[in-house]
Amino acid sequence: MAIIKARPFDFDLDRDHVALIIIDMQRDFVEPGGFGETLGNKVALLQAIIPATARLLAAFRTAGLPVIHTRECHRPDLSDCPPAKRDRGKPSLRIGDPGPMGRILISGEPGADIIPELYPVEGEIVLDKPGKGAFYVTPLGDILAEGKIRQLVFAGVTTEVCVQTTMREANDRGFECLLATDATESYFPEFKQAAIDMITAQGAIVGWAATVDQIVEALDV
Ligand code: TIU
Repeated sequence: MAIIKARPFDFDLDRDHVALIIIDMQRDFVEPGGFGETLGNKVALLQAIIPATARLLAAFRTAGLPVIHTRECHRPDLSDCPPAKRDRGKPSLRIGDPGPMGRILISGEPGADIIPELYPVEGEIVLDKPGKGAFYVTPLGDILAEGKIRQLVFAGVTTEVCVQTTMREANDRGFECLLATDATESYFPEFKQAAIDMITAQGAIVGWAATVDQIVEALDV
């Protein structure tokens, strides 16, 4: 066990049962012309977390610990995209429509892929998910059970949407969840702060929060 001085209290990192999960660091959310921008957001804000996220990823790789990447995207025939989801956003550019990085948020298109700076390497799990939460209609629960994972370190975007949704799903399934505060971002800085506060309030009601430096130090790589 390694102790991380996390919020709201120490997190006992268990190297034998921990995995890093990087949520949706896809071109569609981080680069201009993708899904994030079609929703009216300024994507530049999200690019600031790339170096810290890359450091966290490198530390997990060096430590030989499991890494999971998720991608929010849909099948080309949109059979897994509820109209209620597709109908929101810019009417001129919705999920499945052609954009500068291929069809918006569609599996296999350039925009749906992970950004090059954080690109998965062999042996890492890449999980496509149609929802905001990574457990919903995916094999994530089985993958974690098989790997005897009991703790999840979270990074990625956006803090209050896919990251927080997945943390809540994981918390309800009995995982201890730690959010890397400088490896996650929102299009709305005040929502990021509120999400961290909500997660850690009431004695870590959803989970813990710590910086990348604190987590990397505990990994001792
Ligand atoms: N719009 C927004 O903030 N987020 C998403 O739509 N998906 C994720 O958070 N990945």
